[in-house]
Amino acid sequence: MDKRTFLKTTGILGAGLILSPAMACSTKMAMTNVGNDFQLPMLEYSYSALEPAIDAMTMEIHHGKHHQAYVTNLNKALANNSAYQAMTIEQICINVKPEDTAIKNNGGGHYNHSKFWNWIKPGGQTAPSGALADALNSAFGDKAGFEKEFSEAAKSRFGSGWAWLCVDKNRRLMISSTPNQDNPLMKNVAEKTGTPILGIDVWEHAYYLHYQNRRPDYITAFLGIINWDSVAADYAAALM
Ligand code: MN3
Repeated sequence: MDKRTFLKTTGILGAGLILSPAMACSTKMAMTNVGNDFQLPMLEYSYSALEPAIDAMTMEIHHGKHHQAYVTNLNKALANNSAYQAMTIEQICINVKPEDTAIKNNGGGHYNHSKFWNWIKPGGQTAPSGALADALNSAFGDKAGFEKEFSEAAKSRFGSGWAWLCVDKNRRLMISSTPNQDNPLMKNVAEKTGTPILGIDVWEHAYYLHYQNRRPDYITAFLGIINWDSVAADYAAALM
């Protein structure tokens, strides 16, 4: 019996006995499939909370329809592919084979969006601090240098995809971009691999209702709502 089936059949009592606090936290964030199928994570803010940077209707459709569809289709794909059934969403991304297209597209879609909602916050951006601020300065000169390179990666991604700030295998910060719902965790797929600590969705569904063809304006607005506390937490976790 694999972990997934075990947890499904033992139910809440069994799950309560074996869930560590860290796993319970992951379950709340719905990043893992512990206990059941993957689920759409709840946002920690309302759909209108990011206005004017991101409008409420874009958020509602992006989270409630697009992200939900990745979750639904990931669960369907997993039902037909036992190789990935016991894995967390991170493990699925790391190990996915390029030919397992439905797992790659929908697993990437679920991971990328689950992270994305936590990398932005209402009320304007926080400031990078501590070890993350030092690493940004070391890699890009200063925060403006980071913003320039990150924006360029987001602007120049042709068609649909993402731009990323990652920790690479040498524990250094690097910027990359991926097409579709690929991400830098995907060692069998991505050109440049690493652990994402910030990413921007540049699919048109992320901005078109408000910005139409003005992707650069959306990128600028995104930079103004970055949750650097969340990025710093992911940076620390990536170095562990
Ligand atoms: Mn999206």
